[in-house]
Amino acid sequence: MAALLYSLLSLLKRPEKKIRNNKYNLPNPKVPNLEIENKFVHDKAIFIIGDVHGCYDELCELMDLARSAEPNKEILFMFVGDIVNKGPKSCEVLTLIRSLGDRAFSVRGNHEEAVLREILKSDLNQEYVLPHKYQWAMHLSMEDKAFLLELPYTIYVPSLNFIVVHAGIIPGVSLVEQNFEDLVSMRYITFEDNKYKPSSFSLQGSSPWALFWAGPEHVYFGHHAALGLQLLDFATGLDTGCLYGGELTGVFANGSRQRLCVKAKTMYRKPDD
Ligand SMILES: [Mn+2]
Repeated sequence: MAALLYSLLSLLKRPEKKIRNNKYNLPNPKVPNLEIENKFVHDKAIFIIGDVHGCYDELCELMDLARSAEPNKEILFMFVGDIVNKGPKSCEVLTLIRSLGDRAFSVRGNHEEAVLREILKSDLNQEYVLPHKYQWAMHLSMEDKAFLLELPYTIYVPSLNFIVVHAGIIPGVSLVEQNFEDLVSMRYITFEDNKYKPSSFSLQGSSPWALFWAGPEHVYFGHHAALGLQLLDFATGLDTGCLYGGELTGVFANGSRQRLCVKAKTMYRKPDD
């Protein structure tokens, strides 16, 4: 009897949840898919900012612009990831965002993952020399590293019906079932054999992923500087290539829905770099 009961119970057991690994086998954040309740956002203006890549001066300017556009409201800043790396002042950007505490949220981008991989390598091996482009990370505190490690892959705000992600989302797949690597790396989708196949680069027959996204949530994302600002009914691509001498762009996700941008001080990197 006990054996029968046991086998019935095991039939009822839910299948093991798929383990989702990221590209570099980094430890997963405790909360990969962050959901923000209405009580944290209802009285605030939400301003979502594109890929910063260490462009600290432009970030300060854009945040000031946002504050003057909504002088009577507290602003909650959100970032689409790739806040650091490649650009001039990654440490300063990280310090600024962390100093805002719960008035700033970011998802992780492929560049946060790349620098985390380097940090973990050098923490494990004292002999390891960080490649030149990651040497800024030598000066990060334990708290900075913990902050980077805990960045979620997605942020969902049900009361305002939007999602923030670095690269993109596969339509028809719930947020908790998405592949971590796709969330930080996809730019295109090919629809083949009744399936969406994501890719970082354009392939024959592929289209920018956001063209396939039909809501109902609005998705704010970055990662695609070459395409620049993408304004679709259910998706907004905010990477306007500040790093490459373009602009840093942000948009209010509620209230005025105003879009603001700041011109880059210089071309920090060549586009094919
Ligand atoms: Mn990116």
